[in-house]
Amino acid sequence: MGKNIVEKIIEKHLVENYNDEIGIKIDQTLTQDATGTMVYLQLEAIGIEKIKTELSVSYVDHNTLQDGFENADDHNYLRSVAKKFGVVFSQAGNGICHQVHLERFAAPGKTLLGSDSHTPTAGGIGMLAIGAGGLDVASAMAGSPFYLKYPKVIKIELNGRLKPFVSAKDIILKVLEILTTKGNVGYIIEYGGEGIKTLSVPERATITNMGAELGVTTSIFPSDEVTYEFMKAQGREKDFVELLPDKDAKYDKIIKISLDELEPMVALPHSPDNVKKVKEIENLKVNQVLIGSCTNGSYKDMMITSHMLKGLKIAPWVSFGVAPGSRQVLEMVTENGAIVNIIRSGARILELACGFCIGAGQAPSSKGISIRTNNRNFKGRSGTVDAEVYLVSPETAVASAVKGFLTDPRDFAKEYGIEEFKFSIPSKFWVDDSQFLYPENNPEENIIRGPNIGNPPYNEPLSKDIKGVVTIKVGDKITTDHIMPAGYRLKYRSNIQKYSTFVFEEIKPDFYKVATENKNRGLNNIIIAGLSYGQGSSREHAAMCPMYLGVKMVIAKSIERIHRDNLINFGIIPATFVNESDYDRIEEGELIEINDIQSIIVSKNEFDVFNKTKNYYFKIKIDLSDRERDIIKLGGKLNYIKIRYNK
Ligand code: MIC
Ligand code: SF4
Repeated sequence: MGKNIVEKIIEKHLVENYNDEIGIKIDQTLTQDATGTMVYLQLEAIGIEKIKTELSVSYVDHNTLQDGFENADDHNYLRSVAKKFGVVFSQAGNGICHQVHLERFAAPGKTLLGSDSHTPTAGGIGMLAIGAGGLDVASAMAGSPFYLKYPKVIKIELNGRLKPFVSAKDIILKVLEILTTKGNVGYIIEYGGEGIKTLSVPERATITNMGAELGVTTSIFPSDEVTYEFMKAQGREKDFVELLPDKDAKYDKIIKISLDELEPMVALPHSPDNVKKVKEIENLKVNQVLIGSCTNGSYKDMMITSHMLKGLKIAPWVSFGVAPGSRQVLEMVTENGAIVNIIRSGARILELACGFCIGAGQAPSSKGISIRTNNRNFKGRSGTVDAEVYLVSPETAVASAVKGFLTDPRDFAKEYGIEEFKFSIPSKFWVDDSQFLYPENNPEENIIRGPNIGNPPYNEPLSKDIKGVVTIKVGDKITTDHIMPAGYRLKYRSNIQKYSTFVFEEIKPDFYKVATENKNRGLNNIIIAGLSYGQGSSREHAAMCPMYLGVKMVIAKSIERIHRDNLINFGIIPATFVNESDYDRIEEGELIEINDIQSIIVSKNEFDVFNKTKNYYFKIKIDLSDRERDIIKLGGKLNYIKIRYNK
């Protein structure tokens, strides 16, 4: 029987096939500063000498603001610890991890595990690239396989060709409209169809990047002549392999999209799947426009931005920022002069980093309308709680910056007589790898630990019974940004004691106080949630910090993949309601009991929970592999690996 490309890569990397879980070998890993410090601290705690992967890269791109000593402490730690473990270190200013990895390291047919949910960006080159919690990435670096359920594969067939001023971003926004951010756990998307030939690797990467918002495990394109062209231009044709699905490959679902029929799309506040056509909400006055991020910071994105801005000025009430995704991109648009149109339009040129996307700077005005090319528009993520963020393509962003109103770029082009932009990949990208420190040219001999560098928190093995209290009850689609805010709190990522004081800061400001009091009274904290709990980022802090505050269990209607894995890694039981109506019955502050959880955890899938306050039982289920049950019993993956590794 024919195979799709997901099956082909898995087959080559399969090291364990146990019950319904598979373990795959990880060839490459990537980390970024905001999740990376914990990854390396945990790697130190595991106690290995050198990494076992083919290549691991540590990027500094998320927090480069350095408002205080904390970020700089993190950067020094990361640079010095990279040398110890044999990791390549990418200096701050090199660019956003996903953009840079695609340019310099990603390779078709290989596997990549990254401590960032947008790691699937590398799927644009035909790599099986998965986002995971930091501890899973640390384990992969220590040589452990990555475990997942055998994925189901959705094929998205792209036919035809995009019309002028409609772009790759509009394709993925269309996919989000179709599949939404819920209900896609356990799937991988494989793109195919004639239309993919018309999309360059950076455009394909825009699409796989934002697959993260669907909640799928990853997204991938075949590796074909378009891939070869990109890799050759990066001087990396030796890493090219062709990777195509067999003619009779099978898929669990097939979705067809006609590129010719697509129009410019926009995701409205506050969810990436709240998608409409730009035409449907035109005339919305905008305060801020930002182009960049790992979704739309490529050379192609900067070239179209420059092309459309030529000779034009932005509206006087708009704050317009442009952040190229990497040093390579910035160098090339500087060398060929394209940046001049951007500067002359009135744009503010921003740092080559995540910056505005994670709320590290560029917070909009109060109630501000911000038009952005990044991938997430969760409430408050921009740094302004009552701001409204709309996600669009660079084409729509430029048109809106100039007009000062959300504008369909096709109408804009007509009005200003802008010709169609015909993009082709340059025959040679500018390559300068001098800002990567390889172990050979990394001068640091000792690990540098400033005061911001703490220790990973320790967790006790699972207690005999759970005696808990519902510390918080939240609704549907709670993101990791709600659980563990980033933005100006990012700098405490390496200091768990301090960072934990901000858990659920926006929705329940006294969570830290209440949880700590419960913990001191010997009670476990329990979180009750609706659908898709833990959407978004891979940040393990959204499990690690609650664990530190004594959270032992989450009972939700459903939990998203990376967050579920992170909960397990930190010894928190991820449970779901058997009857969703029980969600309505339970209230904050109620007492919950489960007797003999220690034996339940290793033997049962479904069991009763006693609501002591209201005196009734309700059923919950845990869908866990044997390995995951052992991890929870031992109080988390760090304890588990230490035992395994020291054997
Ligand atoms: C994000 O886009 O939310 C982040 C910041 O890149 C996160 C990682 C983090 O929280 O550090 C992600 O996507 O995993
Ligand atoms: Fe950085 Fe934003 Fe991409 Fe996350 S989504 S990696 S914060 S640019």
